[in-house]
Amino acid sequence: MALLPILEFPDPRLRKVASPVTVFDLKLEVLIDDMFETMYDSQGIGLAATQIDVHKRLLVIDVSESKDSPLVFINPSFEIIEDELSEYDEGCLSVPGFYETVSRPKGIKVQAQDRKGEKFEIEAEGILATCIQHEIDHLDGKLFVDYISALKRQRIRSKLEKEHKKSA
Ligand code: GNR
Ligand code: NI
Repeated sequence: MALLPILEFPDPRLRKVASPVTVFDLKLEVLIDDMFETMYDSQGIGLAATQIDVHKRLLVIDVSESKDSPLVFINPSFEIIEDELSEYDEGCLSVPGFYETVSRPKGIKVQAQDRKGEKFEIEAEGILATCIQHEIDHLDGKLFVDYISALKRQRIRSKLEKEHKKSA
């Protein structure tokens, strides 16, 4: 297994739109396992392939307290089933150290494929629904900072750019 480096805002590669996964092979399984290892190591509850510079429609999630409920979503899509909004203080491994409140539809129905390519469907609400929407946004080149004010986003950008210069 391997830990993969995570791209950080404002890296332009986080803006790429990912392409569908078409081949379900051992290489994909290794990538999925490396993504879980990277997500758990970073104490994240989700990770999209875009964040590790792989522009394929693939994401992993584990919102459980005990970190024993891994979920894989390949080529995911969703529809809103409860359009009431729920607010969460969102963070992102690609925007380290910053948290902002984001409103998203409360209940969704998700269609996706599993690691073997089998189609499945689940209904989600609460933090799982929020996390799935946050991850699918990554696959479309979007970040939670796109939902906050331009002023706040610019402040976050400046601070992270400074951090990146220090460590470069
Ligand atoms: O670890 C994460 N926590 C989180 C908290 C609230 C809403 C979304 C998230 S996802 C984030 C991990 C991440 O950056 N996934 O892309
Ligand atoms: Ni994120």
